[in-house]
Amino acid sequence: MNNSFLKISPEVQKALENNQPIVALESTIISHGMPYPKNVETALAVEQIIRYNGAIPATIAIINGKCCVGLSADEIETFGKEKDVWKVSLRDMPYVVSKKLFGATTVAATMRIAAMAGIKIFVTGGIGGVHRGAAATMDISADLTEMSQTSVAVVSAGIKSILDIGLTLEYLETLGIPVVTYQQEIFPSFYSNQSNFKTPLQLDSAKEIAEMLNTKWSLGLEGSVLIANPIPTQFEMPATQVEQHIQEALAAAKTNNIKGKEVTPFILQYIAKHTGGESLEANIALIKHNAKLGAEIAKELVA
Ligand code: PSU
Ligand code: MN
Repeated sequence: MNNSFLKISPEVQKALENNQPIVALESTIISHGMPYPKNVETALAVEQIIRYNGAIPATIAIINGKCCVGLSADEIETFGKEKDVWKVSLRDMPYVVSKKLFGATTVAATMRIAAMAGIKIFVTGGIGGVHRGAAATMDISADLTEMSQTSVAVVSAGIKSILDIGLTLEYLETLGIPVVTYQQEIFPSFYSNQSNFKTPLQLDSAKEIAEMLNTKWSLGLEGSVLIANPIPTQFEMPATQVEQHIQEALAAAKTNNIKGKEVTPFILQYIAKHTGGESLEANIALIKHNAKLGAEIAKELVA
């Protein structure tokens, strides 16, 4: 890796040198996942929670072609406000970097940059996956293939039911990616802590999760582990209500001929708009909840 493309903030650099716990955070969720100003408020609050729980946050984004690890509050504000930020997954990285553009990194691109910097834990809301209807469209997020290659664990609230949860779990199995749910037997589905699927694996403490991560990587098994942290019950949305909004969002995406990388942001925005902000509040609550668990795992990992 040519380090001239990487720009690590002094705080994160120091934490790396001192073997302190660090938690990576993505920027697509800021620029394409939530509306302004809630996106910026949430990104800053999530960083605070990570600090409060004893780890150093490292929000990742591409600024003027540099892969930045650790953003200032002003930089987060810019990403939250700017309308034309690229959504950067792996295939977009060389273009955005060589053109010296601004890019908000998806789970896949964030993982890759975190790995370049030497960070092992990454917290987000939900990952991309196998879309409903993928048997015909082949719309499968590069987040999954990246998780098969890059040794950064991802803490999420499970898989959003805009995706095909069953097919995503199958694909994760094919790619050799362990899926661990925290403290329950049912795999969670983002807005709900339930789904129709049993979790492949369950662990009940941050310590056990860290032990499993260390074991995986010591065995020479490269790649991620998906850690699913169920949304707390008080913030859940009724499954039938969510399903109705998803159906409408998918129909609207079809009518508007939304394709490729626009699909996920379109559906997320549609649902946020049509649930009168309720889904947004659930989204914010679950990310904060994930930040706490991510910090705890990061601490155990360096202990
Ligand atoms: N799912 C969510 N919220 C998000 C995303 C997914 O619930 O913000 C974002 C993440 O950045 C994820 C990306 O990596 O969308 C996946 O996009 P695609 O499906 O185009 O790979
Ligand atoms: Mn896609």
